[in-house]
Amino acid sequence: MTQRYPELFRRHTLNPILTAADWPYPVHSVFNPGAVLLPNGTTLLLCRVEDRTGHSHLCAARSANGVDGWTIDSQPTLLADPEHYPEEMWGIEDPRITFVPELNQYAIVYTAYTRDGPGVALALTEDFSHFKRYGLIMQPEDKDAALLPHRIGGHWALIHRPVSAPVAHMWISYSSDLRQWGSHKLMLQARKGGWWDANKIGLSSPPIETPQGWLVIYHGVRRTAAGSIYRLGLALFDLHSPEQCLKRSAEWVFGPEQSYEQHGDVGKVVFPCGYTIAPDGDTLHLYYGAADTSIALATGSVSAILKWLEQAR
Ligand code: BMA
Repeated sequence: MTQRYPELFRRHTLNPILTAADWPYPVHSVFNPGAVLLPNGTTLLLCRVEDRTGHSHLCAARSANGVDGWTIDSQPTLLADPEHYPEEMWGIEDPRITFVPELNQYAIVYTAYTRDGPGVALALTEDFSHFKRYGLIMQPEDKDAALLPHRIGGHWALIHRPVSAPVAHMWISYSSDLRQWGSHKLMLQARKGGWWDANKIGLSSPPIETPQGWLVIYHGVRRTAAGSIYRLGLALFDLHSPEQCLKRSAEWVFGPEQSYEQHGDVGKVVFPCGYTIAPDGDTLHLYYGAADTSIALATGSVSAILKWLEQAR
């Protein structure tokens, strides 16, 4: 019998589930969506949309089953506002959404494309049509950020990925008011040398809170002579001290294999920014950008992923 790698994330047969052709207004590409399951069971994707200026904005798409039948906002849902927030001068990208019960709001942490490169910005919303902007909360160069859903030891916690060239690791920082951030701690380091996740890693979707710890799906960037390859790995962090890594997979668990992941504006990229968990508490819908061109879906089981990670080398 041929031994194969386990399939922890199963691609949906309808992939890619959303493309620029589905949009109600002219756009060039749609990718890297944040995701949330609304209380009425609707899946909302907040998609990164790039137009022909080359700049991105965010647009909401809603579906009853999270797979098809999407209703897409007829206009951009959240546009860069460079007049009030000059740091958004070249657009906004890659939203990660966290529902925060204490605030009864969704926290959208996104990339603001500043004159000096990407920075981390925050907005809160109840309904994905009105937004309270906090502006830039981490200066450039920093991105791949998400807020944890509740305070840890009395403080809000933000995972993010500052760059100190040529390396980029994942960090976590703490705040009492969501504006001033400190107590910065290194959370997960890029590996070195020939590893699939050497030199540059970053958070993918927001962490998944499980009894065993925060389950983190992260991306590793392998630089090759033919360009970069973006793949996904897994790590588990302590619930009470999320900078403490309990387990990390040696192998990547998902990478660009299908033609819609291999070919596009930026080939060989799978880039999730969000997930939903079905009412069974276990079925994971992972939404990812494919080749910076379209949006795809892979499903998995949180318990199976945790079991695999526990036994992984
Ligand atoms: C990263 C981000 C993502 C993008 C990826 C591949 O640095 O900019 O938005 O999907 O590169 O181009």
